[in-house]
Amino acid sequence: MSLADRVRFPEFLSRAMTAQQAAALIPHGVNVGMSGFTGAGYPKALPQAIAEHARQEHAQGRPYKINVWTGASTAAECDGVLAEAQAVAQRLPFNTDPKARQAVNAGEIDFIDMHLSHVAQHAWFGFLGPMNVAVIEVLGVTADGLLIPSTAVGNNKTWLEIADKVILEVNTKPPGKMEGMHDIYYGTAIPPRRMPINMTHADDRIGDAYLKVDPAKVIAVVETHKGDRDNVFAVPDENSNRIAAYIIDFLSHEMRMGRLPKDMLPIQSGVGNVANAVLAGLLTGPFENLLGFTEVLQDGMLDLLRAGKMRKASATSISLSAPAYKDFEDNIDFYRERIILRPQEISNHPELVRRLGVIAMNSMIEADIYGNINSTHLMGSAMMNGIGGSGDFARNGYLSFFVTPSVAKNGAISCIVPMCSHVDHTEHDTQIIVTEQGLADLRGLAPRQRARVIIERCAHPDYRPMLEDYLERAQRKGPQHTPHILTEALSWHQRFVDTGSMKAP
Ligand code: 0RQ
Repeated sequence: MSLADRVRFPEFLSRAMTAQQAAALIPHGVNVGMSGFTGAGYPKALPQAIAEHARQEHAQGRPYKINVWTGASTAAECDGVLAEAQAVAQRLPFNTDPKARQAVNAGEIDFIDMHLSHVAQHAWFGFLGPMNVAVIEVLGVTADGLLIPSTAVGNNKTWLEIADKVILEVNTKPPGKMEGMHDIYYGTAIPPRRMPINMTHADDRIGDAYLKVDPAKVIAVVETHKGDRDNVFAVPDENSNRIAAYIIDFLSHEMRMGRLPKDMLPIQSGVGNVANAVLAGLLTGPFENLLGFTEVLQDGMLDLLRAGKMRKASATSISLSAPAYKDFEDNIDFYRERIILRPQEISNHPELVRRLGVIAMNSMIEADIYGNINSTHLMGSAMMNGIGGSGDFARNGYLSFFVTPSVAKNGAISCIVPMCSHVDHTEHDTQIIVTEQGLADLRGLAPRQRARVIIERCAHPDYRPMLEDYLERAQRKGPQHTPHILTEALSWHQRFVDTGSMKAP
């Protein structure tokens, strides 16, 4: 497969060049919009060439840093190499690369942690400044100059629209037969001209299969032939399986009680091993004819589609392990009919999440006894990955689950704490918390009731008495709506920082 096979628009073929030549077109200090969402569809050649260019500039004593905006996380070949070359000044909205994370937490990269549904509109509103260059991975270009999107759509539509200049990275590795899988909605506008998004089912198609670009903006076309990051998933451990079982039990119960329709509501699942275990649980669970309305399509959802348990899945990115990706490639005709990839402003749109009644399931770092959730910060200060799409779904979902093992670091950390060291989702957005210890259904409960249920159902037995004691003493101070002992509320975190364990000495 050569570039000419994939780029059927002659004007673009004439702009083909090496990644090094293209990288030289990106000057110091500019805002660069890149493709990429959860390790899929990110540019593979340009970032490495930009990193090399940065090194050369630095060696000459010249400054070189760019601001990098993406859909979500990329991979070592993108965020990793750019961070290593100290080529990034500002990064948004989400990152999972360890080297970039280190640079963020060392204060070398200014990281802006944003709701993923906000990114495109904030760029459109002008809140983020101009976009000078977009570097977008595509699978090819039609004879009419339309772009065939890649394994992730992310913010590509917006980047292509607002960027002054565009560099296309044409990846000839993913199957060209993905053409037709995407649904790019061009009906978004900014207030006061916004119109309702005409989608009432998770599997509705409301847009075009292609991305558009003004040909005059395309300054370079670069070829790559490389797969996405291999997302390795551990076989679900006992904790993940228990969490999954509680959720499936709960959903069955809700259905019996008439609070969930018999044919279920669309499912959003966050990333990670627990999320995959829940999806694996659905594989053997009692629900049929499922729909996915999520941002990242992981192995577990592919399994559901293959087994016929899930009818269709809507997402913005396909982020798979190597074996699952092979299955996707080998059976592309089957999956193209069942997967719809949309821009993240649609896959995560609060209006749609609420209208469709999405069931949201997201992992967290810690919850406090009142149900506030920390998804992003370790010990209140160190950035992990970012809020991602968890807030888009948690606040607007029909049901919203937050899940975590009850302890981390071999029991040295309780994931249920008196007060969260950082809050991403407030108690108002948290309906159900699940750990391997149990499930706390917080719907319709006031703070003191919530605290009792969370401690009893979700805390690890090593920490349960400590939490009960904290709540008891906090309440004894006198009647309060949300009782706390402020001098103690964050003492568990401080104890971990000082001694390496949250456990009482
Ligand atoms: O660290 O690897 O060094 O041991 O945090 O923890 O249990 O492996 O969990 O991989 O599912 O990630 C919230 C980070 C969970 C993720 C988070 C330590 C723990 C381990 C990871 P080690 P696990 P997961 C869809 C939705 C926000 C974005 C989101 C996330 C590491 O799910 O980024 O939801 N979510 N997006 O040891 C200190 C604690 C800890 C702790 C765990 N309480 N204190 N460290 N760890 N709990 C996707 C997108 O939006 C794109």
